[in-house]
Amino acid sequence: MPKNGQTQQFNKAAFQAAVEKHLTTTYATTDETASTRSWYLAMGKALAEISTGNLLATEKNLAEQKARSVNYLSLEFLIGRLTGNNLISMGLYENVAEAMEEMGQNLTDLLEEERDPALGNGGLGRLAACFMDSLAAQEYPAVGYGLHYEYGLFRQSFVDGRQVEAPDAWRGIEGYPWEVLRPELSQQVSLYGHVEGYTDENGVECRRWVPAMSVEGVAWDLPIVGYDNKSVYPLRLWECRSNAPFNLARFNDGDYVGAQYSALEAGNVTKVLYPNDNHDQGKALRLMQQYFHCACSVADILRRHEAAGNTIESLSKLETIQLNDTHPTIAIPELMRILLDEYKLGWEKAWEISSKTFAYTNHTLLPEALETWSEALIHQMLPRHMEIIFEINHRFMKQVEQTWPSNNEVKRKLSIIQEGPQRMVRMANLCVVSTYAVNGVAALHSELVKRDLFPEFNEIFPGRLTNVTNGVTPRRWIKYCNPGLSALISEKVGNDWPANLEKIAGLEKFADDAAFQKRYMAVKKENKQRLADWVEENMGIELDTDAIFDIQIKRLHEYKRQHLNLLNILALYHRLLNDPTFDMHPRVFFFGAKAAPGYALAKDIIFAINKVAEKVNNDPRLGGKLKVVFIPDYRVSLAEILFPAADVSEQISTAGKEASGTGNMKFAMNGALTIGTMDGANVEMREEVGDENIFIFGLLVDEVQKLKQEGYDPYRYYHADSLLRAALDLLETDEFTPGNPGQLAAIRHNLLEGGDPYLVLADFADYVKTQEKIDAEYRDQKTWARKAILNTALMSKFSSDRSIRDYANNIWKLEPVSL
Ligand code: HBZ
Repeated sequence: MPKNGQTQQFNKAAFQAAVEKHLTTTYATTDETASTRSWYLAMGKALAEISTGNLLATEKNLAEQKARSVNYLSLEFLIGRLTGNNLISMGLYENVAEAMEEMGQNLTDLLEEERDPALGNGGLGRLAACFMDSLAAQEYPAVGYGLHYEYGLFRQSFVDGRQVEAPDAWRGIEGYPWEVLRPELSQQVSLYGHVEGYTDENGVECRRWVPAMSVEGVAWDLPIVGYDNKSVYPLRLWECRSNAPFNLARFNDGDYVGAQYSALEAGNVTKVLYPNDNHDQGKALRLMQQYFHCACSVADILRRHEAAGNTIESLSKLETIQLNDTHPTIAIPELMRILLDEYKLGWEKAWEISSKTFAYTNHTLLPEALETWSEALIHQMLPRHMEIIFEINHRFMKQVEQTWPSNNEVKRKLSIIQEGPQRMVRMANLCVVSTYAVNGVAALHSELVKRDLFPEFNEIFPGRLTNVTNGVTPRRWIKYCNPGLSALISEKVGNDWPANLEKIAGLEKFADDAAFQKRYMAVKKENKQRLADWVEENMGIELDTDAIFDIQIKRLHEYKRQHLNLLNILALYHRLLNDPTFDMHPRVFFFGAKAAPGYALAKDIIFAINKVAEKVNNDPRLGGKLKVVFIPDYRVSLAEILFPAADVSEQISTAGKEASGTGNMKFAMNGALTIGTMDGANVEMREEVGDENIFIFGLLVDEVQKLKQEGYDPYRYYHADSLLRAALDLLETDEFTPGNPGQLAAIRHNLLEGGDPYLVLADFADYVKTQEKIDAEYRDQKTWARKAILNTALMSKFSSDRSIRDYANNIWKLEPVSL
């Protein structure tokens, strides 16, 4: 039971009265007629009243104390359902369960009514959510700034094995009970127009933006409740509304309908989350989203700063702004514009403040994911910002000239402006030049950022490029999603581990304790049963929980290599049918993944896995040894069932491509053993658990680079390995698509004729061998249990509390402030 939380303030009768009041006055129903959904909504509203009070108290306290804060700017916050998690953080889970039971309602059923706010694509958005949780848990003053998308990430279903997308209206018609509108925080955001010069009253030449239109930004706050403390921080999401009729020129010209029409368009800015991960699409509406987000957020940061009685000169002392990837980069020229054109600070002073305020996190090395925007587009939408970007670049180029005199090659490489048929602005370069710290998200990734992506930047700005290894919140990813394991951990190491994950190392000494092993594996079995029940109920597939549960859940992307996993499945299928000496422990291969709607090969891989699943799940010749389950509409609430149920965690990206991964950490904490490459945070997980307790395979980063340099030939592997050949050739037959041969051939074609850009074939043999080793080791349940326990025990480094302390101590220089 949390000691400092809000338990002591809980008044059951008052809470029940609040629920009753919301049932009748907010949702217009009665306790006799209300649906489960209305009960959930009314309960959510009653809880939100408590957290909103604490949100305002936290805000007031931080302003009075003039506390230094971090502003976490992200286009995505994949928070997942809030009700269960907030109940745990508030220390009210049992109290509210009891209060609702007395009202005839079962809390577990009520919690199932909540839809996931899917305001993110994958790892980057989920990281932002874990970071907000850890900031609040440790009371590091923070505001999260994001967008209030009307539609979150699309909902996925399968029709004849193919992905179909549907809109995700996450708030439902009733609205989301936890969000609270902050009408006093609205902002006006300007767009388009031109820049003019003028001479001010002191005779100084100045520049100013004369915008052509504006839209309104409305703030919605979601409460991020601190675990075991009273602090509540806002996740402030901006919704774009049109200022109707905002197009004054057209309105005055009598084009009333036209003006209204454009007003409708402005309402589109925050309509929908772009569904791409690790791919830059370069659409104008996306740039507008980014600027809208940044303009509202920067204005709100300045408002808070000044409302607390601080001067603009002290901005970087009291506020720091963390950019979650380059998506909010336009905040940099926006702050510069305000400091130059509105505060009239002069370039040197403005630059000093701005460049001491911003820091940037890089999440990818993939070239197709590095954002660039055409100069023409920025010039049209944000003309003054484009001028400022040119000026930043001009001054930076002078610095480059001093460091590398007359070296045009280096200039071309480092310039914020990429020359070519159309000039492009490189957002990552703008970030590195304009911030005081740049971090990668795992040790290996950060080394590659320095060595391969930005070597010259590392020279010209020594010390600026650093590492903060990612982490995940143990509150959601152990305590909430795995109550069985949590109880076992608390029994052995005490119950303060969710706030102090170092404590979990106390489990290490029980790794060889036979009685503990039994109980630990019994919990795993229960969790596997929970997943099996879900699969049976929702997909009609029956599963055996004695089988190895092998799970790969993450976005569908070639570099993550779901198709390597598929090839191994095909190889197992081939061997079960053709090699009488072959035996394997029964295994269920689970997948969960959404493909970006425009990513054809990713969608082909989903289709192929579904078709293979259909066949193997119903083929009596396999004796039930091989099952394949593709969970539709993978999302946070399903992740909460999947992670605790895994025996094997698939982390099999091409070395050097997965910046960190965070699912890898959630699996290991919950006692799954990793099969993985030496990529991202897998490397550091191996350091923590030891080589015996993780299954590492495949080429290393340097071997990948060398093989590519020498000229990689996928056919060499195809011809040399008969099992690989059998697996690949199955894709050309109609084995899985009866009567329609060739429906799965695109994958084979990509791997052979397409050059296999992610070296799937090169890693195949070692992957198969390592999977065989897992098969053999699983049969020795004692040794397996020992390894699983050690994985849980040795994961404390990967708490996002540690990540946030690293940011606070090494980058932000933040101190906790308790309420
Ligand atoms: O960020 C992921 C990395 O791939 C993963 O390795 C890392 O663990 C995680 C957190 O650091 N990156 C993403 O999830 N990226 C995106 O989702 C994305 C979204 C929109 C874009 C580009 C990338 O335009």
